[in-house]
Amino acid sequence: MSETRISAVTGRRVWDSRGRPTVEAEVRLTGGAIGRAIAPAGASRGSHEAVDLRDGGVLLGGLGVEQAVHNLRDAIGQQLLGLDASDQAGVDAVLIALDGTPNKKRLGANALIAVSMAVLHAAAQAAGLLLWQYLSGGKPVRLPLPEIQIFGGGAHAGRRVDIQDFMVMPVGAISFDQALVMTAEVYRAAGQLMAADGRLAGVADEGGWWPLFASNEEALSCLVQAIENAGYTPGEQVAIALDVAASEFGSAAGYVLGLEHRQLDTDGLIELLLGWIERYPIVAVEDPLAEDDHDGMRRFTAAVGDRVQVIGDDYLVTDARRIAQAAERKSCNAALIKPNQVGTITETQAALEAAKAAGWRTIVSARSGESEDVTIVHLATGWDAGQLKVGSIARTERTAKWNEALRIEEALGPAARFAGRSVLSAADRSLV
Ligand code: 2PG
Ligand code: MG
Repeated sequence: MSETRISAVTGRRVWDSRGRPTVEAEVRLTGGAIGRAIAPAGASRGSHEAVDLRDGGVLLGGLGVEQAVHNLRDAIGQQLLGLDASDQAGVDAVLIALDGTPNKKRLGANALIAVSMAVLHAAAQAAGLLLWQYLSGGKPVRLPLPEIQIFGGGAHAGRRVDIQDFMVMPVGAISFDQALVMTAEVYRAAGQLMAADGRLAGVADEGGWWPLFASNEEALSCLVQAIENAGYTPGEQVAIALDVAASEFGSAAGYVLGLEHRQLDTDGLIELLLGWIERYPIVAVEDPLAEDDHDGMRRFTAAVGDRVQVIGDDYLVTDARRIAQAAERKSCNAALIKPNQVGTITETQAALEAAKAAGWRTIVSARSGESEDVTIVHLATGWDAGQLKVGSIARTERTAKWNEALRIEEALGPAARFAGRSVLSAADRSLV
């Protein structure tokens, strides 16, 4: 036990995949174990997310993290000294109390999630276990079914198209390794289609192709074509998932599709999405309506039933209380789980458990601003979340995560189980 006492905490400014500053925390334990973690950052953020503390002013466009790093080195560091890193809930309770605000605005959720994750890494190392093993507590786990972006859009591509993520789910794969091969083939085929039309213009923030399309639906038909060109049957082997991120282009008062120069009310947007679900092999839709459009979310979820997973991201902000409320309202049937939306590992796990308790499916997710940090892959596997969303299969901050999952699958050897298509069925129950 004395081996796992926190003996030093430090923080530093590092850089994310958009060339913006972010926070890294490092925690050392009495037995010599070290844990390190980097906070990610979102661009399309829910208004109820915990606060990503930035310095403001002119330097670095106001995005500096000097204050957050100072908080780590000073107030947070002092408070954590001597605590037992193997008691994650105890450490996180101290962090939450020290901040003392409902949305982590005093110390910053970026500082808090970095140190909370660093403590977790240090504890796993002290236990002599890989992080996913440590988190699983010996229970059986599955490699998650990935959601992988092929075209980026919305806030991640200068709003070139309104829909934010056009993704694939390789539901026909029997292993994580095969899932990535299938995705890479679709990604390549999509790039070739764009090049053939003179529309290849590099990639968006999460590595998906830049969306030079005339309408949102054109991206969908191009994606189906890419799946076919890669040699797969759309829907059967490779299905489609969307993140509409509707809060970015509207609210319950109305939605504006900038690309198509038209305005829709809640009914209009629901009708548009239901039409796409009829015509394309879509198995998941994230944030179909805006974060304040409870009634729209409820009606959309009722309309699609169990055929499609309706995922709350901005709508739920990884908040166990919001998840329980949404479960009561039946306004979603799946939860996106992003640690920095809430600020500590313990609260992240509580959100995941609230979603599982509601019988929902769960997807651990990266942010659009990422780094080499691979913690979320271990969370998705160790907690048996079933699904993982990381962005595309290009750009190193994305492939760092996919490659880590490959290592985990290899380490599990014949015992490795891939969540696969079954995880999308409402009847699926996690193994834990
Ligand atoms: C999302 C995420 C990741 P951001 O909306 O799901 O794609 O984007 O990190 O910008 O919120
Ligand atoms: Mg989202």
